[in-house]
Amino acid sequence: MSSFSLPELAYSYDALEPHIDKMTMEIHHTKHHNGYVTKLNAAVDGTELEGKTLEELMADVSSHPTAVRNNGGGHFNHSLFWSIMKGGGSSPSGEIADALNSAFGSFDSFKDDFSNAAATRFGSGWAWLIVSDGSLAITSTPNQDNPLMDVVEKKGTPILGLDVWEHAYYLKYQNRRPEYIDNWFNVINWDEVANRYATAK
Ligand code: MN3
Repeated sequence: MSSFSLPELAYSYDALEPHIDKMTMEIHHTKHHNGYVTKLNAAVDGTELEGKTLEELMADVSSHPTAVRNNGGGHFNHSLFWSIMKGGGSSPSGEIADALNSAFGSFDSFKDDFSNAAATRFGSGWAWLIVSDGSLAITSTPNQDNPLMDVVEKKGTPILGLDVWEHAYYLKYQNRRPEYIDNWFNVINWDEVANRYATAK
């Protein structure tokens, strides 16, 4: 019995067109994410880690095999990523909009700072909006690390994440990561981010 399974998407592979293309979504979900799930199960099943939640594994990931860090992170990060996107996107409103304005001055200023974190992450990794000690902050991590892990500089609860591995954008955008980042803002599901914020703050 495998501990973890690949989550279904709440939308079709072409739902995020034209900003994120169907083929990228299909390969990203069925090959990349599925690969992290398969390798994570291989790393934990039959060991003392079997039955632990992802959050539990992340909290003391430095004491686990590297395969748990890479593939547990990969599974957590992609599960979050799919959930915070939807076709047509949305705009932040209510409490999360107020919190963004309060932390960053304005939504445009938040977008600039987040985009800069995503664009300047060297090589493969992620940009994050986190709740840390009750406040919003922007961070980025290499590879499949995330702010729940005990190995990162700044810990927190991620409520929005952007995958800047080349596999997330290369088919459509090639080397133009900033263009991918800019277009991704059109498919953010701010209702889901608001829900995560309400739970984490
Ligand atoms: Mn990815």
